[in-house]
Amino acid sequence: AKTKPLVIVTRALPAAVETRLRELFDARLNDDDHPMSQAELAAAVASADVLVPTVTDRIDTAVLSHAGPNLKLIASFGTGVDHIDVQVAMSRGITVTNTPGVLTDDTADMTMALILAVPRRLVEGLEVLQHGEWPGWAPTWMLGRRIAGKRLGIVGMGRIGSAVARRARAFGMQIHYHNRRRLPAVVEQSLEATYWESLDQMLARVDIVSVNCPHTPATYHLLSARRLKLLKKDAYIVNTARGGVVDEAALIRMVEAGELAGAGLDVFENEPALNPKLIKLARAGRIVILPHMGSATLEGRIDMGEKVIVNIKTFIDGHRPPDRVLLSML
Ligand code: 8YV
Repeated sequence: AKTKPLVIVTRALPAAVETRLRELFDARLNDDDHPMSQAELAAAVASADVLVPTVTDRIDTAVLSHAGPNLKLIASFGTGVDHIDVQVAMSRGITVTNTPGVLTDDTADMTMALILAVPRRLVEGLEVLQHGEWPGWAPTWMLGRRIAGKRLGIVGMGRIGSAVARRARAFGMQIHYHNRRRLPAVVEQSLEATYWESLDQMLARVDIVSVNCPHTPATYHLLSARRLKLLKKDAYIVNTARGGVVDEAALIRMVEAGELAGAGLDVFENEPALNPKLIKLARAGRIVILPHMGSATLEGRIDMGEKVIVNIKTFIDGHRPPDRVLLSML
C-alpha cells in the first residue's frame, strides 16, 4: 500500500486545519509552536515530502541545500513568498505554492483601519483616556485630518490593493494607483481609479500612500529615501505588505524631522525585532504600529490552511496545484 506523504508543518495551525492534515497525510506538526531554527528547517527539508512553512521561516539557499530527494513541494501558509528562495527551490525541482485570495478582505480591512486610525488619531485618543488624562472636550483639541476627499495612492493594485480601493471609495477618497501593469479600462472605471505609470509623480500628489505590493528584488526599498522625499509634508504612509518595500530608516528620519505627517505600519524590515525608534515614535503618538496582524482572523487562518491542503492534495494526486508560484510573479 502507498504510504501517506510526510508533511512537515513548521508552526501550529488552527485545530480544524491540523485535524484535517492528520487525516490526509503523515503530518508532523509543531506542537509547542516555536519558530524553527535554520538547523531545524534544514533537518525538515532533508526528510519531508512536503514542507509547510510560514512567514517566520527563512527557506534560503543554505536550507534548500539540505533538501532530500523526497522534497517536491513547499506549500507555504501565506501569500507573500519573500521568505522563500523560490528560484533556488524551482531549480531543484521543488514546486512552491502560496495561499492568495483568502486573506484579501482581512488585509484590506486592516489597511483601512490604519488609513482611518492614523489621520484621526485613534490610538492617541485611546491612550489619553487610558491614562486618565482627558482634559475635556474643546473645539481645537485632538484634531486629526479628514479622510473624505483625500487622495489615496495605492502602490501595487493586485487583489489587496483593489480591495483597499473599493473600501476607500466608500469613504469618499479619490483613488490613485501605481502598478507594473495598468488595469483593464473596465476595472479601472469600476474602481474610479487614476493610473500613474510614474510612481514618483503619483507620490508627489497623494495625501495617503498605501503599500500593497509583494516584496521582491524589484520592490525592495521601492519607497526609497529619495521617493519618500517626494511626498507632501502632511502626507501619511500605511504599510500592510512587507517592511522591506519601504526604507524604514529613511521613513523614521522623516517622521522624526516632521517631513511626514505620520505612518501606520503592520510590517517591518526586521520582524519581530523592531527598531526602537519606531516604538518611541509610536509612544509619542506620531505613528501607529501593529505586529503583522493584517491577515490575523480565525476565518482567514482556517481558509489559508484549507488552501494549503488543497495545494498539497492536488499536487500529490499528480495535478497542477491551484496556487503554484511562478517566477514571473517575483
Ligand atoms: C501571514 C502574510 O502573516 O500571507 C502573507 O503574506 O503576511 C500573512 O498572511 C503570514 O505570511 C503567514 O505565513
